[in-house]
Formats: sequence, C-alpha cells, structure tokens
Amino acid sequence: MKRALLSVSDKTGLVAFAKGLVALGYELVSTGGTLKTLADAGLAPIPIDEVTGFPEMLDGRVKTLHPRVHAGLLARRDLAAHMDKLVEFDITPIDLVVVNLYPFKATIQKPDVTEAQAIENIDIGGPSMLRSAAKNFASVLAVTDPIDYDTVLDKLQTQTADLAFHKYLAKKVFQHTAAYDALIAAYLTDEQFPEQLTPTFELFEPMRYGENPFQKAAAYRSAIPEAYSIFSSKILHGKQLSYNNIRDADAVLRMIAEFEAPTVVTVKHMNPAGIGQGETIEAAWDRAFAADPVSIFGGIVALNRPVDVATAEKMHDIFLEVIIAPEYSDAAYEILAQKKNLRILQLPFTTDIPQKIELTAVLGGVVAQERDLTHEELSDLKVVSKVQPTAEQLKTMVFAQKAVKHVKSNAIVVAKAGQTLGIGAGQPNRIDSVNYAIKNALKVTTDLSDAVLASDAFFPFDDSVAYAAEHGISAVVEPGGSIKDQASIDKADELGIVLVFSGNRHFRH
Ligand code: 93A
Repeated sequence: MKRALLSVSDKTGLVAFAKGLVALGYELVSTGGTLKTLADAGLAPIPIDEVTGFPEMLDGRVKTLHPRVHAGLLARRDLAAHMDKLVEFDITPIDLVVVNLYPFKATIQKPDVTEAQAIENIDIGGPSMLRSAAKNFASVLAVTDPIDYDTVLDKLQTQTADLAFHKYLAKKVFQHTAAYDALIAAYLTDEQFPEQLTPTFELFEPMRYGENPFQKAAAYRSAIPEAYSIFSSKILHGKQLSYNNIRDADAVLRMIAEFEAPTVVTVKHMNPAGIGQGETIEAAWDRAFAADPVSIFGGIVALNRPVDVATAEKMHDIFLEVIIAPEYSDAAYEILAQKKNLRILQLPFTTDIPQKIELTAVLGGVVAQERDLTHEELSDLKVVSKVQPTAEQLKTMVFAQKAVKHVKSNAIVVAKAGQTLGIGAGQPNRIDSVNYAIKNALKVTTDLSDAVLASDAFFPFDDSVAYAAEHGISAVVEPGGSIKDQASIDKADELGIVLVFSGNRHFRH
C-alpha cells in the first residue's frame, strides 16, 4: 500500500484530493488541523504521532521533524541498503507528500502584526518535508500547490506520472521554499542595505511582449506589496498594461508625487512631456497640454485630483495610452471609457513615497540603490549672482527642480509659474539639452522673461548661462559644484541674470 502524508495550512481542495488518493489505494497520514478537516469529511488518516511515536509538541513547532518521516521520504528505493534500513527500524516509506506552508506572507501583511506572530509563522517542518520529498523526486511526489492536485490525481490514475512530472513538481518545491525563505530574510533584514539585500519578487503577470514585439516579457511585483505603485492600481477600463505602459506609468507616478497643488503630468518614453498646475485640475490639464501639445499624443497622464467632466472631455479629444487618477466622477468615467483601448487606472494619491532599494539590470548582474527622494525647497536655494531673484522666480525654481529631477540626463527644464515650457532630455552633452529645452519653450511662448531654466547637474562651462540669457531667460537654477562654477557666476553677473545653486544633483539614466 502506498502512503501519502498530508499537512497543509491552506486547506483549499484538500478533501477532494485526499479522497482521490484513497480511491487510488493510498493510506493517509496527517498532522492535527489537516487530520481534523479530513476526519470531518469522513476520512480516517493515521495521526502523525502514531508514525513518529512522539506527540506533536512545543505548540506545534515539532510535529513532523522526525527520522520516521524523513527516512520514509529520503530512502532511495533503488538501494537495497536503504530499504533494509527502513525494515530494520520499522519505517514505512512515504510516496507522496502534500504540504503547503504556514502563511508567513499573509501574516506579515496584517496591519498590526507583532514580530512574535511573524516568527511563529515561519514554517520549519513543512519546507523540510517538501525538500526531502523533492530531493528524492525519483521515487516521491512532492505536491505543494493546490493548483496541481487535479493533475496529480489524473497522472496517478492514468499511470502517466513519469520522471519528468516528478522533476517538475520538485522544481516547483525548491522555487517555492527559496522564495519563502527569501521573504523571511527580507522581513528580518529590511534595513541592512547593501550587504544583506534579499530581493523577493513574484510574478504579477506574463506580458504579450516586452519593449519590442519580439522580446518575451513578464511583470514581477515586490513580494511585500507597496501601496503606491502601478501594481497596486486598479485597472477600471482598457486592455492589459504593456511593458512600456508599466514603465511609463511608473515614471508618471513618481513625478506626480512631487506636487501637492492640483497638477497634471504627461509622460512619453519615461520623460515628462508637460507638467501643469492650476487652481483646478482642469486648469492644470490645460497647462500640461499646452506645454507640449504634440508629444502628448499616445501619452501617459497622471492627475492628483479627481477627474471631472470638463477635464475628461478635454482628455477624450486626444489619443492617450493610460490615465491614472485618484478618482473619476461617474460622468467623467463614462466619457473616458468610450475609448476601448484607453487604460483607465485608479490609485490613491500621495506625496509620500517610502525609501526602498531599487534594482537595475546590467549584463551579468544588477546594481542597487536607494530612491532619489530628495527635493529642494525654497530654503535649499542659494543665490550666487549679484541680481537677486523675485519671490515668483524662486517659486518657479522649486517647481522646475521637481520636474528636472525626473527628466533623463542631461536634463534641462524651462518653466514658468506652474507650467513646463520646454524640456531637454537625454542628450549626451548639456548644452544640447539647453538648446532643445529653449527651442521647445519658444514654441509655447515667444517671451521667456518670466521663465526659469533648471538643470539636473552643474554646468561645466559658462555657455549654458550665456545661451539662456541670450534667449531672454532671466533666472537659472543648477546644483553648483563644478570647479568652473565661478565662470557661470561671472557670466550671470555680466549678463545681469539670476543664478541660484540648489545643492543636489539629480542624474537619471
Ligand atoms: O511548526 S512547524 O515548523 N513544525 C513541524 O514539525 C511541522 N510539520 C508540518 N510546522 C510544521 N508543519 C506545517 O504545519 C505544515 O507545513 C503545514 O503548513 C501545517 C499543517 O498543520 P495542521 O495540519 O496542524 O493544520
């Protein structure tokens, strides 16, 4: 007679599976809670303590951790010496284990969980049995995912549970126990970056393709979910998010989180196309749109206030890929949802993104860093020119700084109060980005005298200041820190414009 050991926390599908095993001639062995569920369903498993000769002890910490269990799982059926040992100690081989683990993840996600509760939910006996069974996959079936119950029964009934299937289940076990342990490690060592980095991700969903149609792709979310993230947003309408959608939407979420006032951010290829602020969200939309009415086509949009009808009507007029907002009025939603392919996402707004470690792949590995959560406020700005900025210029500098931080380096933003006018992104030299930002700003307005130019990193030469002044810009903000800072300061003084140092560089690659 074959023997199956069942010990599960998640009892989904358990009874049907156990009945199927009994019908196939298996005798069942079970631990406390599992045994009770099976007994309630009319089955009569052998209690585990009858097998081990020990009671479950230490509040269940020791139930199955016993040579009678592990020798029964690990003995090689093809070695006479192993099988003789089982006979010598009167140990019955175990041919199949059905184990899923204490719900560690669900436990740590409970809002008021204590460390003691988390630790009690670290399963020791379960992974041990799974690993013993999986190591001996040549002879033993290790079943950990209720999704596999039907397939296992089917294969056993039709005698098609071949070695490849045993191996497939074993692989699943080691993937599962590895992720389980990694999560425990992450929970225990959260703050010990970088030495103790234990990244844990789980499949969010497979994707149709990656950055381009010929690239396979999938999205993985952090095993400990974050509230403010694209993976936590609710898709109210539209197709599945694509690989590029996810990255663009992530970029726009980071940007919108910079702004308290009613703001709209539009993104293309992970750079802002336009950022607008206003008294109302509609006014903010008007400014974001006017900032670059060309690039917004096919864009990703985030709003930090509920979407009203007026704003929805305006957004409906153009082709957009994704809209993210904290809420939509019913009528606004009806208007937007007329577009079949538009993804309409809902996510509560916050300006409070937690500090976490982020990974970027390189060939052969990853690099890890903390998030850039630094923002410059008025008090961080240091005037270095003779000409003093107006209060309005300083306010615009804070706004432009928040924008330039999210532009691919070399990054330049030309902005006036509450509106970007021109964005120069991703040029390998700074003066080209300056050039580009000013050229675009001049498409929005011919008068740049109220505008501020912001740079994500210091100016290595005085040419950027000169170029800005030449085009009528009267105030420039940059981090400072170049050995040639004085040249830029002298140029600003010579041309009679404002130069302010912000102190922090914000490269973004
Ligand atoms: O506390 S344990 O680490 N010690 C054990 O010896 C042990 N054996 C099985 N946890 C142990 N288990 C786990 O108990 C299983 O992985 C399963 O999640 C759970 C099933 O317990 P019950 O049948 O009492 O509901």
